[in-house]
Amino acid sequence: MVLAAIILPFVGIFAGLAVATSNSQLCTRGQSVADYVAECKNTATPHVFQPARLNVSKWIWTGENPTPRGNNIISTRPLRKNITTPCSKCALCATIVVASDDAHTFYVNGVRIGTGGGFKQGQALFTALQPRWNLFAIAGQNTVANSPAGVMATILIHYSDGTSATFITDESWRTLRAAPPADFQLASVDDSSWAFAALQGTFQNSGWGQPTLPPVLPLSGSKWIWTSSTANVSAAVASRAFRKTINQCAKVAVCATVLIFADDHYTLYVNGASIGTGSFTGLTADAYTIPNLLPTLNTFAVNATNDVGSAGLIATIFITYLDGSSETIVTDGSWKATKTIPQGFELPTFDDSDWANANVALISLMYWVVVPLARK
Ligand SMILES: *[C@@H]1O[C@H](CO)[C@@H](O)[C@H](O)[C@H]1NC(C)=O
Ligand SMILES: *[C@@H]1O[C@H](CO)[C@@H](O)[C@H](O)[C@H]1NC(C)=O
Ligand SMILES: *[C@@H]1O[C@H](CO)[C@@H](O)[C@H](O)[C@H]1NC(C)=O
Ligand SMILES: *[C@@H]1O[C@H](CO)[C@@H](O)[C@H](O)[C@H]1NC(C)=O
Ligand SMILES: [Ca+2]
Ligand SMILES: [Ca+2]
Repeated sequence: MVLAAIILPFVGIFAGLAVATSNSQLCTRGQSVADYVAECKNTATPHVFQPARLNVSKWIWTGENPTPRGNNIISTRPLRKNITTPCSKCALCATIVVASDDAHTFYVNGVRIGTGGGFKQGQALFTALQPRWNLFAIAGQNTVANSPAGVMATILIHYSDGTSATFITDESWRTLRAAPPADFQLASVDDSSWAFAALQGTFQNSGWGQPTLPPVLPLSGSKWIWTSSTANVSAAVASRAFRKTINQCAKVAVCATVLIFADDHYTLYVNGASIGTGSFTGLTADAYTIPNLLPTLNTFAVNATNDVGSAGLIATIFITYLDGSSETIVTDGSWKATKTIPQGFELPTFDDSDWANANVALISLMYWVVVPLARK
């Protein structure tokens, strides 16, 4: 009920799309979501992941204690900012990094997209956005009596023309020196009479130290896959193809973040387009932003090659949907795999129904997958 109210403005903009959800044809419609808004042609293309950097951001709180980073009572406080899109652009999705003393719950357009805490390392969040404006709301929590309190976030907004812009928590955010009112995260709540947030310190200069960037996505839930169960020990020196098709008609996919790594190298394709290649050499996984998912049917394909010894492919794919929800796809035994790579294997129309399921192998060398947010 609450969710429906929140996404209403967005659904309004996407009226044609909302009507079409009852039409099964939507499941195979070959357009990116932004194309449904006449003035929002999506020309954004997949690219190497760009981190949202906390080093440009500021710590904010309510100013109940006028001394920056002074002690505060145990409390939960609301912080809000409506970020409007420049006239010539349409917002697609955002990469967010947030740190807090001591904890936070982060909402975008009324939908809770993450909960976390701590000032030593940020939390990475991803969300689809509305084209014209987006309401970012944080419930900040100070959980220790007489201790400093603060929230720091950087929001990297991706536009449909392929550009992006960085926004931060600063003194333009609205707050209350009181517990968040009911449904404070909803656009229907008017914050125009709220106070402005008070600066508690900058990234470079505060008593908190400098929060580090987290991994882009976790790989801990993902399995190493290949075409044989002993690939973790040794495998043929050869290329193998893998596919994962995500097809659902209930929601509209907008953007994906992909984290991928292979022993020894890979080429990643999304909906038939070559996205990038990477190899074992760097000992770090590669990350990509896919800002042009199809609404309901998306095909991820990989050509992975073993040069010597063991072989494996591991990936995590985070998909953001128009309604504010998200989904994590991991490499596992549900991926399709083949030893001989047919022509056109990467295309969405390719029929992989006679491929076997991938084998899952245990690979103990997890140090391969050191994944700083800033790396390719
Ligand atoms: C933030 O960090 C990046 C990467 O280390 C650096 O290129 C950039 O200059 C830094 N910006 C500021 C304001 O310190
Ligand atoms: C955000 O700003 C836009 C543009 O001024 C406005 O149309 C919209 O109603 C605002 N939303 C909220 C929740 O304040
Ligand atoms: C798979 O990758 C290997 C190694 O890069 C390459 O030689 C081969 O042509 C690729 N196969 C296809 C079908 O793309
Ligand atoms: C390879 O995987 C098997 C089970 O799939 C496991 O028993 C074995 O310890 C693994 N070997 C290495 C070197 O990780
Ligand atoms: Ca605290
Ligand atoms: Ca190898």
